[in-house]
Amino acid sequence: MPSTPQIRPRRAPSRLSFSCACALALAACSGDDSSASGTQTTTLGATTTATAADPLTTDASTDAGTMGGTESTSTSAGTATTTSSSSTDTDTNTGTGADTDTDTDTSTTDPGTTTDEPTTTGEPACEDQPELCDGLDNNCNELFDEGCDCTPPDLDLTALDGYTARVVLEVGKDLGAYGRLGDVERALGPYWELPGEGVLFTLNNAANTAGGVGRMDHDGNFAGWVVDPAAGLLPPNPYLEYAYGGVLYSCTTVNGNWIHKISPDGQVQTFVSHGNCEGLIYGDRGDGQQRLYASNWSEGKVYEIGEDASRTLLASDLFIVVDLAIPPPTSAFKPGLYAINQTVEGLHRIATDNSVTLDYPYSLGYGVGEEISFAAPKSAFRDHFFHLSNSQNLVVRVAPDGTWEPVITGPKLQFGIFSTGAVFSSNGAFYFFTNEDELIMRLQACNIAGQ
Ligand SMILES: [Ca+2]
Ligand SMILES: [Ca+2]
Ligand SMILES: [Ca+2]
Repeated sequence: MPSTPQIRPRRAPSRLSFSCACALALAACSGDDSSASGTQTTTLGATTTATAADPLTTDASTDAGTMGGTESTSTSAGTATTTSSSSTDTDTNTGTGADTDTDTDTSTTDPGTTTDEPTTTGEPACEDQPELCDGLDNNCNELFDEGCDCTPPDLDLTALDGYTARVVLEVGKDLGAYGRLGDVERALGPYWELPGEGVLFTLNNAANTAGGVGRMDHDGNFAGWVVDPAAGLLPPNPYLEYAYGGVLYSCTTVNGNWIHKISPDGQVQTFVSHGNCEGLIYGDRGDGQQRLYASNWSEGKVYEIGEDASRTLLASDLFIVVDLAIPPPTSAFKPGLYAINQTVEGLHRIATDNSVTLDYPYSLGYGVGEEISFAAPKSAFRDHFFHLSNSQNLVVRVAPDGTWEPVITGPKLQFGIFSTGAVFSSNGAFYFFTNEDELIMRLQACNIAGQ
């Protein structure tokens, strides 16, 4: 195979021979834009980081904004400060929001908005901002991350135009003899001692009898353990999620019957008895409350996990739930808790009244190792959810109307059967791993045109 030709067509299923054409189902969701704009505009006034505006925000995404600010490179910081409106913003999330995948958000930089702001004083126009490699259109020219690294993807992967992917950490070479990777998550707040943010990953000991939590920077440089796998404190394959109070929680697929709380100094304590978990997500599923949700794959059930360690059944008959995700509040996706199943092809949505519908009945691969993450609507990753398809060696993105396209593909995308994980980080990149080769990878935008 020649390496790297890029997949051009936006919807090119045929070329890659996927079984099903775009799935549909959701006539209802078509009005993409509308929802997105709704809330935001008002607040985002001048700019910035904002977003916090999204009340619901689960996503800390928002924070992303904030965090980004902190980050060394970013100028966004500048912006942020200026804005007065931001008052609201900033904080909200940080505490709680630590969470989740969706984050890079930032809706923030909404071009439209920016300009309008009447009151703004000497604030530089968006067009005068420098472009950063962060998955956002910082200078409002409808190009995302122009001038950033566009070298072809590693591992002979084929990428959609405007994206590239590379290996940032090789477990065997960089860390030594370990077992499987289990998840990736943002490293922030007290869980990240350096400026900006990094990435957390979970890794088993060589015998796969216990898991640990490591830190690395955005480029994959190892920065020590939060929990050393050698300590035997966590079961194998931990899944991570920031939840109540910005504390890191974990659950596990096998050989463990607890959701744990992990403190920044590496202490691990049992929180709720809950085993066979393969999806752990914190956020607002549409009811205005930030809560933690966990699946039990063997029961085909999804539970709400309260801050008081209560455990409430929300949905059953889901046929082995292998991941959970919640769309950002500004997304065109309907609110709800989304669950991907092993034995049904596609994605169910659990609405706020707990009714369950198969909203996305696509055939893009399903099985134990599947994983879904919602991107921030106004990032280079667009208002889509990303699906790591272990069964088809693909990273696919699916739009609110159900159309989809592969973002990267190649034989080396073997995510792993028992554990897959992915996260959108504050540097605008999507981190995931290929467990068969023990590689942590980063999917990033490069000079992609507007949405
Ligand atoms: Ca730009
Ligand atoms: Ca950018
Ligand atoms: Ca997570």
